[in-house]
Amino acid sequence: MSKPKFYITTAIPYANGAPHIGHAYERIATDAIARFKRLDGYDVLFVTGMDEHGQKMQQTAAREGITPQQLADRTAAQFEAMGEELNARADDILRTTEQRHKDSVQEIWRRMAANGDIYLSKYSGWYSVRDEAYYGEDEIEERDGRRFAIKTGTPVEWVEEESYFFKLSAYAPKLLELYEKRPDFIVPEHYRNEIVAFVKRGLNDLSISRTTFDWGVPVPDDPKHVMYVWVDALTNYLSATGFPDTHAPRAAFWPASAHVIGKDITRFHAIYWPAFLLSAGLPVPDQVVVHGFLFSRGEKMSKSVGNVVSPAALVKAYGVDQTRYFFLREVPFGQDGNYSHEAIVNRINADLANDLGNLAQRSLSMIAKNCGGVVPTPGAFTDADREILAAADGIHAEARAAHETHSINKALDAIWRVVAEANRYFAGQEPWALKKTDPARMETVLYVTAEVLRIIGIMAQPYIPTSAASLLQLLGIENNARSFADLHKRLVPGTPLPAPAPIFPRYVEEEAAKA
Ligand code: ME8
Repeated sequence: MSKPKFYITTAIPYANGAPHIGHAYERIATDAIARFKRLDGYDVLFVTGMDEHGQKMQQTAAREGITPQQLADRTAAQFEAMGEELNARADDILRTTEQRHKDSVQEIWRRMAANGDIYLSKYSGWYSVRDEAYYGEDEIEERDGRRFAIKTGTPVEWVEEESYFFKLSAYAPKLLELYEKRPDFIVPEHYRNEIVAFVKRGLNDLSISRTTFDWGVPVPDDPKHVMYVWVDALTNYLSATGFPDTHAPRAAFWPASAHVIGKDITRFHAIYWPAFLLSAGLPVPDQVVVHGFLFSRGEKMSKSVGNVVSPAALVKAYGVDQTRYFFLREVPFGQDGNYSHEAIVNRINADLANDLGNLAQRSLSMIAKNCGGVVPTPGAFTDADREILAAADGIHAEARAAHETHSINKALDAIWRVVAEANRYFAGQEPWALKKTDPARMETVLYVTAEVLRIIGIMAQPYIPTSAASLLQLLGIENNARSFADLHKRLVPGTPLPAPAPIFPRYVEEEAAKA
């Protein structure tokens, strides 16, 4: 039987700035979900991309004396490097300046037009170039004779232009029906409630083209218009599957299973995007998964506050798995989170270096020294052995349930609860004392510990892939025996093991200061 398909995406970052921690967080979380599904037997397509059009790109490039394409190329390279640094490479990077995307977005436009949902009119309103959004009279404020968007504080200007419109207003009932029929279309629930309330108030038609700049995809049959950024940007998810070619190798991945996005772009994904798709006669995605914002010690990250930490700097300071672990464990998925040096160091030293790292190091060294460097041979299991093995065997179901709602932190809680139990087990059984009094029992305790570590190693792979692989390698587990389907296969006594080596270094302040 062929594997079930799972298509997951990140938002496509604006190409007018370098990657920041918010981008890194989104990529890590999406990568962890993709890896989990892959290990759980799905045929996964994981796509990210770059949002490369729009007036802001043109303006930034002009300021720097380069072309918008050069700016896009430079930023795309930075984001590609970020994916490598975070060990969160996607299967594809869809750039909106690529021909395959232009073809796709022009086709969706044609289909929306053929359905009678696009008309030409005039647009006027308060426009923020920085937000690439129009604001209503009640959404702006006046200060020192200038006007600003209240929500974002960015300057707005009065703009009047000929524009194509999408009949979004007509889609409110269909959207409400969608949210009703599929209660988990937008998760977590509080974001869904916001969207439902918003749509219930009624929707305005949407301006979807511009004539005031030309860095965009031309409107079919009227090239003095370029598409307004959101038609262009959102369609990337479809373009990556080869749309409109229904025979493209990835065509069967549409509709997407999950669009992972930050909370500031929920409206676009939960309202505009399904409306465009309904209009074009295409299936809507299964789910919009909304994550919160990350703040440095509670402050919004911004260049002016001076607390922008690049993802590369974090990885260099703490390590890649450490950075991944911190964000995934510390931030309840869907909520905002904070990060600080102290919080990161506490987390990684306590959970990784002490709890998991020490347990692995101590048990594997004992096996190397006292069991001839092979998987020990267990005798009959005691209740204590059975209990810890049962706890480890229970992780998969719990993590799977947590992943159903994308509660990644809960999946990690489940794993680390067993790490803590395994530490209590190991300390309570005192294998070092058994060495003299009951070597056979020592072998059983070491076997059970190693087996629990194997399960922990397999289950930890989505979150800390490199360290989990090191642990599994130390336990003699081949690459082809590391999926969730292999969880039930117990360690085979007598299997030769490599020499033990530490997996997680402790973060030591002095060393960091010297570096
Ligand atoms: O919004 N914490 O691009 P973008 C967590 N091009 N996530 C954050 C964040 C933070 N501090 N700041 C931003 C765009 N994000 C559009 C997307 S999709 C068709 C088009 C998230 O570079 C943000 O919510 O501003 C979004 O999901 C992603 O980073 C890219 O943001």
